[in-house]
Amino acid sequence: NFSLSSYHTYDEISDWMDGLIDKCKPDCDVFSIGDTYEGRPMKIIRIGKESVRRPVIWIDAGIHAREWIAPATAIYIISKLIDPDKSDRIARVLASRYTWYILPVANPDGYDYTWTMDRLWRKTRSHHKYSPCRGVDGNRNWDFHWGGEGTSDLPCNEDYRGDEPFSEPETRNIARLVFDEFLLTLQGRLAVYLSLHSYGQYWLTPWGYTYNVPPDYPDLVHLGTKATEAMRRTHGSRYQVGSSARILYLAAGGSDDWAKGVLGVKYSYTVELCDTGRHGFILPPHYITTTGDEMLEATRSLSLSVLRER
Ligand code: 0X9
Ligand code: ZN
Repeated sequence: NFSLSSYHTYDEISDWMDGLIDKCKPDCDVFSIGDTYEGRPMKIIRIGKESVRRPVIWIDAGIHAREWIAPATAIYIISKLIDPDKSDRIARVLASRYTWYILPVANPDGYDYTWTMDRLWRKTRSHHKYSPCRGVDGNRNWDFHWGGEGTSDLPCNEDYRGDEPFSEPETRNIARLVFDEFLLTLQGRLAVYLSLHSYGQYWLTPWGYTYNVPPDYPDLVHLGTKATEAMRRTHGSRYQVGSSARILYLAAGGSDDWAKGVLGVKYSYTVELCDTGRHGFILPPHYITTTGDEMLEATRSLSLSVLRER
């Protein structure tokens, strides 16, 4: 039996996801969006009917391998969406109004490496031609202002951007799926794009590549503030809302910037989950359910706000 209050290996997560298919068909599906550098299938779940009219909410987590609370939170959200608590009427509404795509482990090679070799590994695990160092920062590898501020061209650095945009199969697989599923066929369906990270308790909006903010920044901050207020009401955690560059640092080539800048998704966010530094990446497992509850409430708030706007 799969516990929602402990961390799991990639194999365990992958098997658990396969097991969901029977439980949730026909209104959901689990499939691979392609293989990682080391050949692991990247498993994603779709929850909700596939229909041209339905807006889509995208959630990915774990592009940075060591940020374990992010996959655990995505898993928590998946389980509550497909099997809502008896009293949870709104979870049912959310699953019936939206189509959800949730990719709980966006960097399976790196994630596996954090379980076996180095708990604090961040990047992918690809080899480089002229360096013995391995891996690319999956959140500097996207094809929007790629190579800008806050990225490195040195393979040994933690924020190595890769040789070219989408050099990594992992980011390429995600971008291809998002393009195929939502853009070519269904313009404008993608209503919300969320990337889960840790840590720091920040609700970040684009841009990461510049200190400038997008024209609809007030709307992004408004819904972000409502979402983080919902989190605070849930278990008391405080999150800071604002643009990545302004409240964290400049970092180009992130997935959130790409979703907004290339796909035109209005509500594109990166969420830095618990905590604020006491445990950092090595967050004890008892935080999983509280962080999961909070993020579920944030997602609920956000998706209801967006529905109202549509
Ligand atoms: O640096 C990152 O990629 C994220 N922080 S983390 O500590 N999880 O590594 C923040 C990314 C914010 N978004 C952009 N800079 N585009
Ligand atoms: Zn991260």
